[in-house]
Amino acid sequence: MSLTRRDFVKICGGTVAGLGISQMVHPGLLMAMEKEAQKAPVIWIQGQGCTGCSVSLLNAVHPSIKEVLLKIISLEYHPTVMAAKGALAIDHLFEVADKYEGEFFLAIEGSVPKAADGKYCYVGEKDGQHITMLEMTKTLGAKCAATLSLGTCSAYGGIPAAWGNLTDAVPVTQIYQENNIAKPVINVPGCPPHPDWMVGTIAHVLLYGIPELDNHLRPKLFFGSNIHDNCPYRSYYDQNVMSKTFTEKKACRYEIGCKAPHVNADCWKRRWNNGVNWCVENAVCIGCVEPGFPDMMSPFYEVV
Ligand code: FSX
Ligand code: SF4
Ligand code: SF4
Repeated sequence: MSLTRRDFVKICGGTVAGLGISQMVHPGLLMAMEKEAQKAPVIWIQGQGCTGCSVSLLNAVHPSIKEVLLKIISLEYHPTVMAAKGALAIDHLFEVADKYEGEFFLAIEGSVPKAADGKYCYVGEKDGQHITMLEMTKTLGAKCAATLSLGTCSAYGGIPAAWGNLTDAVPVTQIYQENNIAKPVINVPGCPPHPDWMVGTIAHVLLYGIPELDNHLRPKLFFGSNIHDNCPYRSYYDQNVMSKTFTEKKACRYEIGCKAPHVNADCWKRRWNNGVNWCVENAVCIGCVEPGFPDMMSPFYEVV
């Protein structure tokens, strides 16, 4: 394992000095960190989502997804990228969960539907019986060291929990609360999350333990600043120079729907697509990292 402090700084795109690393480190996490030379086992499961979170992770640049998989974690199960399928894959998942009970990290993508006993979302079968996402979340949640809720669907309900919500989609934290599962949960929202947010959070957990979280359980490292307060178009907002189009370079996008005054994330400095651009440069911020997205942020292209 060659993950160093320098690697972490590279992932996070800045200095870690003064970032306030939590004193509360779960015993399972400590064990995992001590064993980091053997690579931490990660089980990744998917409920109600679009797989965009996984696709975003695959776009990781520094480090690349190859480095993440070969150097940082041991990805034991991932429905989209694993070669194994069927009984071979499911049996391995449960073997890992038992062998590394209290030590493995559970990455959950997508929300969890509770209606009809969870039957809206089957994630596999064992011994001829379907397994629901609800059941899988409870079983693995009880055994993991800590859970990473990746993406807004998993963290806060997201799109599947939007108005209507016939499946009773809920976030992972709600499933844990209702079933007395007292494992640490770190939310890494975004629809999808930036690859750096996911890789950086995993790296922080392995090197230093759980990062300092805000009151929505997001790492302050990535979600500690308000986009509007730091936006390159902020001087136009202050002068009330408003854009009528997405492409106007010298105006604020507030009146065409920018929700960033209510949004905390570091997109303004991290940017997306390996730094090529970001939402506000080409359109507006739709507030994808906030609880209540998308309903609270709709209509996307109007002031609400
Ligand atoms: Fe949700 Fe993941 Fe949005 Fe999609 O699966 S966070 S719908 S981008 O990608 O869960
Ligand atoms: Fe704020 Fe959005 Fe205007 Fe930037 S474009 S100043 S984030 S309202
Ligand atoms: Fe989400 Fe806004 Fe960041 Fe775009 S700028 S990724 S909509 S939080």
